[in-house]
Amino acid sequence: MKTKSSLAIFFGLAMSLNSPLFAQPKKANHDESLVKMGELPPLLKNADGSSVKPNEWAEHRENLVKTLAENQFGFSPQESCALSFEKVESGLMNEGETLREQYVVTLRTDHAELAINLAVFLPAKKSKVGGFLGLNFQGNHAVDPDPALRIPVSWMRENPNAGVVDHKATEKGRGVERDRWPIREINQRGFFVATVYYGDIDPDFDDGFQNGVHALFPNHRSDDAHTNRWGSIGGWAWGLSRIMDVLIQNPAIDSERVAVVGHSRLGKTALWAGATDPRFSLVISNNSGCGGAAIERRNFGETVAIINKAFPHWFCRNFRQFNERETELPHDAHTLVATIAPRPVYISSATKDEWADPKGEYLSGYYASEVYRLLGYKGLESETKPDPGKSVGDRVGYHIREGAHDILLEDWDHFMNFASRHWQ
Ligand code: GTR
Repeated sequence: MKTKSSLAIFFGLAMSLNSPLFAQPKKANHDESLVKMGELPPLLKNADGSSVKPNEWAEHRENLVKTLAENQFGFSPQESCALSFEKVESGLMNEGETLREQYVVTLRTDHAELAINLAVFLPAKKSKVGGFLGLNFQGNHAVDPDPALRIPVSWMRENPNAGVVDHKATEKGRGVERDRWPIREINQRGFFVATVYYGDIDPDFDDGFQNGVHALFPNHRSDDAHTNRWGSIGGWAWGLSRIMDVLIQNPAIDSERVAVVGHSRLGKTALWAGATDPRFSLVISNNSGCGGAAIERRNFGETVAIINKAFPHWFCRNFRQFNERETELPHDAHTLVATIAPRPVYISSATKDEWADPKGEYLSGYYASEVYRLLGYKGLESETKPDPGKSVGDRVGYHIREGAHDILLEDWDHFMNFASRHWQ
């Protein structure tokens, strides 16, 4: 066999380094006057150019989910996985107002076994309640200072954006995320909260998918030859569905009223979990930004190129083709939001969270509302986002909170109002 000349190799390498897959991402734009969004891909067009009719939505939705899997999130494995769970602890907290239940959920394939810790907080004096399932960033023991909450044994980072695995969680982390998880207030309004540390499902670093849920399916690893397979966000979303398998068996929970909620990267995850698992009857994305609710074509704040460089393990490899080529994406964030239809979907932003592009987050809900209208509902009807603190919309809801990138009681109050309205 003839080998390539070194010149050909040099040019080949230079060409590929020049390609958008390897180029240094351009700096983020924060100037609204420079935004050129252009046209968004249509949400309601059939392949033959005709318009999707209401009775065709269910099938069309499936196709949109496939487009999103192929080009952004990757497909999850189809192989089966055994699931079992055990209640390992329960007790009262919040002066008897909250019933705490802790489970170990075990996933098993021929290749590996994975233990995931689930904490459920129920209003102690109510039964068959609806509520919220969301992943947490720092361990179940971080969501509340309650001493009974179990500390994760999977790895943890001091700073979730740092590249290194820092430590195993310790007592020091107890309650550090309590402001993000107002459990007592949520229970007082009659809802449950269920949470899992996201690192239990898949540790958040680029290790070639050796650990977490990826180890359960070694024949379904994302690599150069398999560019449409799941990344970590796909893994976290799939994990949320496995937790849903458990929650629907809990007699205290109304399985028809389980919302999936998430903040930031976990907001992207909540949207994808909602898109792929219709058992989530309501979906909430908080400050999810690029790769979540923010329209990619706006190129405002974080971009596809920036996110793929910083977090190469979050999406499927095909997503990298759209680095600095957002206009070539066959979908955009409004597609992701629309796949939740006809279920209620809520998007929230924060005024100081420019990185996540609040206007782009609003607009995905606004454009997705076209689908809700087709199905006989109202979504976000104004092209302009509301003033801070005000919640707007009907089946698609939105608010922007004054302040920084975070998820706080003020946000939860809006989520709970939205859920009450739709779950009546
Ligand atoms: C940032 C990332 C965002 C967002 C955030 C988070 O570094 O650029 O897309 O997901 O992390 O999850 O906290």
